[in-house]
Amino acid sequence: MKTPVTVLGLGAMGTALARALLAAGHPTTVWNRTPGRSPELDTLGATRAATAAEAIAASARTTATAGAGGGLVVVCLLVDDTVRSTLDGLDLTGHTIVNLTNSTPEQSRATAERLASAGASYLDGGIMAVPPMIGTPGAFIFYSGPQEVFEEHRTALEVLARPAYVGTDPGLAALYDIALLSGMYGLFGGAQHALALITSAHIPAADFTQQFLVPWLTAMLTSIPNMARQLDNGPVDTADSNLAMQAAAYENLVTTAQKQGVDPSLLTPMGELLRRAVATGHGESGLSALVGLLRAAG
Ligand code: FVH
Repeated sequence: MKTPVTVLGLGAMGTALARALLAAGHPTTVWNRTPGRSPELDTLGATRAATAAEAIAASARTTATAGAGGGLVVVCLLVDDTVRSTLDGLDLTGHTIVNLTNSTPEQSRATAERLASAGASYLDGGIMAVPPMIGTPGAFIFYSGPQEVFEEHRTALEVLARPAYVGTDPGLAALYDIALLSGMYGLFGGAQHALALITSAHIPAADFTQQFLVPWLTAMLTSIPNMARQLDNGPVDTADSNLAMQAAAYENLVTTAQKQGVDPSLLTPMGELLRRAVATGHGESGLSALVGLLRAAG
């Protein structure tokens, strides 16, 4: 028999997780603060619990009947505070809590400590997928926490997405997650600014995006591994596109935004960083030098 799983939180993501577990044949108990959310799960065979406590207890009972390991509880709520208010005071003894709620590394470590005091095993997770991707090959989820707990539940977790275990420190999954989300928002911010410029001149967005924006960004992405190699192995002597040149050209980006009536606020921080790089003697370096400046500022 497949491991019984409890899912707490039936938002867009929790519902997708519960669906994937049900499709893979895991007995699945679900709970959501607002009752009756995602009624399709009932037809798919989910057991609906009236309270979070009942949902967790259900998973333990089914597990005992099945003779498998401790109850597996997947938590996918809005923010860390909601995880705390949902789990605090519940009997979690012997359960494994897998928390896939977005959090900071500090929040994840604090949750791990609280749940250890409550007698639970804890894995923190960071989902790198949107809900329709869950259970498909493109999705992956970072996990951190005790490796033996991850290995014990690996098979059930593989149903959700490719698991990427990143270490015992419970804060690591959140750090990887936030790093990728930060990269994504940088990319989206750049694309949104480009589209604001183009549409400010009444040029159709879709055609521009398909013909130019996506091919350009895709080509630029190929320079990132080189940047990473320079961070790991030290900078190469010369940069094809040095920072002094980029800082000078960057002024035109801000001026053009202003002239087109587009808010330059997504652009200005990068301009400041480029100027700081030149002012502190990195004018001949490549873009990887900016990573050092960001870290020094922290
Ligand atoms: N959806 C996505 O694209 C991203 C993909 C990557 C991972 N994120 C994170 O996943 C967490 C859940 O996201 P979600 O998409 O399921 O979010 P919602 O659809 O807004 O559902 C929120 C659920 O949280 C429940 N909730 C909110 N406040 C409370 C509370 N005080 N106590 C208990 N539960 C609470 C809410 O319940 P209800 O409003 O229906 O009663 C939903 O179940 C999130 O961390 C993303 O960053 C998703």
